Amino acid sequence: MVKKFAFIDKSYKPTRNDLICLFKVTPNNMSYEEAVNNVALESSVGTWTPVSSNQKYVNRLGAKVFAVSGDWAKIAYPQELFEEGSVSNILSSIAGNVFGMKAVKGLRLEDIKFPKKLLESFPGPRYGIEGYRKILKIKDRPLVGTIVKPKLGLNAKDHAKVAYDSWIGGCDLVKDDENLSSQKFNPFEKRAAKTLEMCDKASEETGEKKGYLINVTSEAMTMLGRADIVKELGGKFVMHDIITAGFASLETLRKNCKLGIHAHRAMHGAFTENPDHGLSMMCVADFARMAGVDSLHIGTGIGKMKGGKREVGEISEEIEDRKVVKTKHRLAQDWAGLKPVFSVCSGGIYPGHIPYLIKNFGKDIIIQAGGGIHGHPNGTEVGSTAMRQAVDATMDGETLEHYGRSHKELMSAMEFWGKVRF
Ligand code: CAP
Ligand code: MG
Repeated sequence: MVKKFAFIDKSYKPTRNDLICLFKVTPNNMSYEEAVNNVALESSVGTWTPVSSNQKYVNRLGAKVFAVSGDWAKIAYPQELFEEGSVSNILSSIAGNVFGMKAVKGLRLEDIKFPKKLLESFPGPRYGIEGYRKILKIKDRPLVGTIVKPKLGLNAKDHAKVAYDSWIGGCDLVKDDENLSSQKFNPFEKRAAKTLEMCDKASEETGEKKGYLINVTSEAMTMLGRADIVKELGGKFVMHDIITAGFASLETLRKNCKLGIHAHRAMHGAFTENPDHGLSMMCVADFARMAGVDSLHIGTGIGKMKGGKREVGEISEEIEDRKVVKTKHRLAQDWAGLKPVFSVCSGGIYPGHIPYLIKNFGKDIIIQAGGGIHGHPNGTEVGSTAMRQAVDATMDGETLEHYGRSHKELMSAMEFWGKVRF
């Protein structure tokens, strides 16, 4: 006789070879048990009816719902279910059909705990925090970055000039915006050549190492060609839109390109925002660390984008720490040998936000501002200087108000944006 809910086993104790998922399940016109059983079967070896083609040896690969608390369920998956080193393959099981099943009104995958062997089949970051600091020769302060604005429309020459002014003013990093790739108004090759030339010039003139995070996102072969161009021109970093391009594309880039990878998460909000449905940013961050990004946008808790302080803080720990402890909706994780990823705080940031960002997320962050630099009333170069001054003041334990009295760039930024509230 087939057990009624064969994928539920509350007496099961997960082993160190299991992948664990934390799901919030909202059943659709059925009992919680039936809904969660459906989730476990569809995301592992089952379908809506028993099949005559089943074999006994397949049964041991079935997922097991082993803990339920309120709407939340933990499901264990034996790691043999998954292809090693493939984010897409894991997602197609645990975050695949299940989100569209009639059995659930809502289904939220909040966090995943990976077993060591599966985790170590992924490369993780090539550089991570330490590697970026080494390339840029910056020991113990947050990195200051900007996004060239306007986000689209500038030609390659003007783009490079905005980048140059940003570096000269004090930025360490300049990046492309997520939707700039190789449009007719600013073709990739031309932009790469001109902007990297300006990057070298600014490095020489300031005596500081500068970096350009150029967006190579495209179909795989073109993307790799672009990464090669960057390398030939002496660039040290590329940027990738990990959600719109996809994790397989990211894995291709990590495998074939030895440059630092800056990961933009544009489009994540389409599936991370609803607390009752979709995939959390925590899960995205897990896969990004495994696939090997070196820096990742995680939010700010304060700027123009959604994402509260607690959530952003927890994601930052998740991608930086060796051992991540369990919280209410986060599972513990030992990251073994996978390097820490640099957290990127961006979106509506201006110098007045710096003390908050450093206080809450520490010095191992990349602080990025587009509008908050190029929108300065005295222009990009002064805007960059104001941002660097805000970082220096905060690292020296001084208030921006006090520091601003002897640093006019910062003072004018504070006066200009002082009343901004998001
Ligand atoms: C920031 C930004 C980033 C956002 C994305 C933008 O510009 O370039 O793409 O930070 O959000 O276009 O909005 P501003 P997140 O500094 O001008 O706001 O980092 O949360 O993924
Ligand atoms: Mg952007």
